[in-house]
Amino acid sequence: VSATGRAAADVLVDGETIRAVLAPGSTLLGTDVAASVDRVIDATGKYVIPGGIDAHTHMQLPFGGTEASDTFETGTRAAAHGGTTSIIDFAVQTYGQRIEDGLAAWHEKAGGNCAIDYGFHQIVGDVNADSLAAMRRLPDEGISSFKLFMAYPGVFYSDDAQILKAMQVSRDTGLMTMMHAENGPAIDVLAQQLVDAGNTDPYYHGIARAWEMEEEATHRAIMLAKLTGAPLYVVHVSAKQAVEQLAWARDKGQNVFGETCPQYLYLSLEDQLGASSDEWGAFEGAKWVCSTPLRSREEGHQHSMWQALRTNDLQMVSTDHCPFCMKDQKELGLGDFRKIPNGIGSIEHRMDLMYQGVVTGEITLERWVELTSTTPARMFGLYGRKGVIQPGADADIVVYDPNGHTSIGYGEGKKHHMNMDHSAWEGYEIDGKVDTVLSRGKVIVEGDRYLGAKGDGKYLKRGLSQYLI
Ligand code: DUC
Ligand code: ZN
Ligand code: ZN
Repeated sequence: VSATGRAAADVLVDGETIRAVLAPGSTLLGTDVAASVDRVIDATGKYVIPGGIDAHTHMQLPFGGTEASDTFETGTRAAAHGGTTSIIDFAVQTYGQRIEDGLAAWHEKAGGNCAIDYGFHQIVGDVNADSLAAMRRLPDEGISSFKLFMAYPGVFYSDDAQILKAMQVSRDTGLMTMMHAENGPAIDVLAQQLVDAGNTDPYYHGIARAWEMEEEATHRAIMLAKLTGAPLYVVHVSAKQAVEQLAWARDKGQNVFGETCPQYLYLSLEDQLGASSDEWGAFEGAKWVCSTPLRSREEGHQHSMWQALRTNDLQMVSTDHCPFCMKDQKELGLGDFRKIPNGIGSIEHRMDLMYQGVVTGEITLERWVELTSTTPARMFGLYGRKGVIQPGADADIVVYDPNGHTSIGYGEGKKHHMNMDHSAWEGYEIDGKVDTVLSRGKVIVEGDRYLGAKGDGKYLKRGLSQYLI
């Protein structure tokens, strides 16, 4: 199955790459291909797809006085189990730090530790004369995109003047501007007022981060991109009004893109409000604290996200994988939702959760491949090598069994591979299962067995986006 169609075929892998895609039973230079290879993986009755590319992950991200609980080792191994064979993680430049030093620290964390191939976007947390100059050198490092935050004042935040200057670099260099579009200064006032009034439960995180704050910031980012001519990619879109902004800009011909994440397709603010457990009471809702936040199902945001994935107003699905345990991490926010580290762990489940959208008729099989692999490769300069099964491409291949079944969760008998003490996806049932995963020709997952090793994954130097105009 590719982004454009499906066919019965044999895929011939030679070393780390794909040699040929052949009609079943083909001969090559007179020899029977199937009879002359070292090994045959029988995928009869299953789907053979290019390995998933998760273009938005945060391994070991320092956040709110703690650090995302998946290391590059544990997070990429979990990704492999879930049929994802490449990630693009976010290297962080913190306030006062040089970009080069932030990037070097990320290479240090990831190098030699990954189960699958990995690349980096650059978070620019301090736009100044030095970092603006350093950004122009990012393409030499194999980095073709940077992320700015309109949220988190005092941490990652950029004001409009900084955004404008960074976008001018984006226009000049072809680096994709990725934007966390939420009005952070206004959100922080709302959050303070909620806490002052005694509304401290996790649910109020989503009330403070109102959809109006996402719509407004998305519009502002679009206008600054229009003015500067920068290509813009809005990350973790969750509000239907934000999608309307993207659709509006695209209809006017602007080079603007957006991703959503599985949590915004399936989970809701109502679910979070209703969450309660013996252990945590209403603080159970902390499992679903992420930014942008879960939105109201009643208001129709989830429906709007699926629709936008069909109409191509949104082009990709990434996870924003940013896991934290309840013990010692999420619980930092007991009594004050602002102190709950933001993030959900989903890297292992993205391919399954999106496949379930095929089962329920939300998207086609081809669109599943396009949203999770082919477009991420094109968007972020990996296409040809990744995102497609064709001669010369890396042999990153997933055999997916539509007759298999996956029970997602952390509880009894179904422990996921992410380094978390709970699952935000407990109880989700998928009518399909990852069967076999190859990363550059090596079988790293077979059934439930992991056959890979730490260090299998190599750093991906990326080219510019194929979506530049
Ligand atoms: N959102 C999250 O949920 N976690 C990390 C950073 C972000 O923007
Ligand atoms: Zn973000
Ligand atoms: Zn993120």
